[in-house]
Amino acid sequence: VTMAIKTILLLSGAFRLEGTECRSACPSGWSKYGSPNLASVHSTAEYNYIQEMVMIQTGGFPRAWIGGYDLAQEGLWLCSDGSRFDFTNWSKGQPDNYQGKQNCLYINYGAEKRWDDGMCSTRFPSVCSRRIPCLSQ
Ligand SMILES: [Ca+2]
Repeated sequence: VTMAIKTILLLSGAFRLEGTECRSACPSGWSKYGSPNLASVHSTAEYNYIQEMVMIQTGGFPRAWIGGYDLAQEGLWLCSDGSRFDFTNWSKGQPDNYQGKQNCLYINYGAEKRWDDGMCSTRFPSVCSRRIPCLSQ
């Protein structure tokens, strides 16, 4: 899980996402170390790692925001940290953009604990990440 080791993950409190201003969902103190953001997920290994971190923090598998959205164009998903949206783990039938209002991405949906698009104004915990400069060489 080498990519995931480059980031510190933190499950912050329950936040609603304000548009693409995902950074506001991460602790303000983190900005001095670079740019914190909602975690992006690029592989099954990274997703498993994030789920494990969330489980350690909470003792379960609560729904939680990660860094993906399709606010600019419906169906065009982007990572809030600017990396490529090159991996998905949608639940069956998702993303469904229910009532035309679901433009943010959360994890641990359904029995299989996969991904769903949800209303950005919903309050879930946020999985934040930032790079660790010394270990990313
Ligand atoms: Ca949905």
